[in-house]
Amino acid sequence: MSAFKPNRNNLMNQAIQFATTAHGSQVRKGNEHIPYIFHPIDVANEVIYYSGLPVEELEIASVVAILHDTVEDTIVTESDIREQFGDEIADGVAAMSKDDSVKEKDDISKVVGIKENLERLKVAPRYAQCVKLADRTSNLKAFPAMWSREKISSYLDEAKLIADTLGEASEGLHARLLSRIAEARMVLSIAK
Ligand SMILES: [Mn+2]
Repeated sequence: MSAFKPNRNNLMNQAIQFATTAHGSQVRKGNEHIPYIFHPIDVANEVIYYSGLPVEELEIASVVAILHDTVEDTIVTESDIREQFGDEIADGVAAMSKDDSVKEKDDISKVVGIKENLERLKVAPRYAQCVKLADRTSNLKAFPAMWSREKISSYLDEAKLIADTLGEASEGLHARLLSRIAEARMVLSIAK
């Protein structure tokens, strides 16, 4: 008998199609050769291979990972996600999105924004915390070409704060993030 079950990944298929359409022709900032959708796919891969979440939570987490930047970076709204994917996934995506009130502000408000985002994530379900850890690990794989050393350095400090605050959600993702931070700091210290 074939083990092929066409409905097994329905939710995932739906999420990938939804996010691919939503991100459209977006590319990664400062890495214009990378279509945006590869970032959420990378985040989902981090979650799938390293989170250690139980299967039921893993499916939610990987779908949240695929959708995690749609509300923040595209015209998609939280209620669009709620309508199509239900409350659990919409709440996860909402926990990953910065408040409108702290978007597009100066650096000081951005730091406050991150602290607020982390306060929210601290009380969010474990699957959402895992997606945040994986998101930052993914973002540390290639820095935007125009970023200065100072910018990269403060982004790494922020990554350490995320690791310290949410690390308990997943030993595997915590370790992934810490090793990316260490590697990036080493590259930064030798590339003058
Ligand atoms: Mn992201």
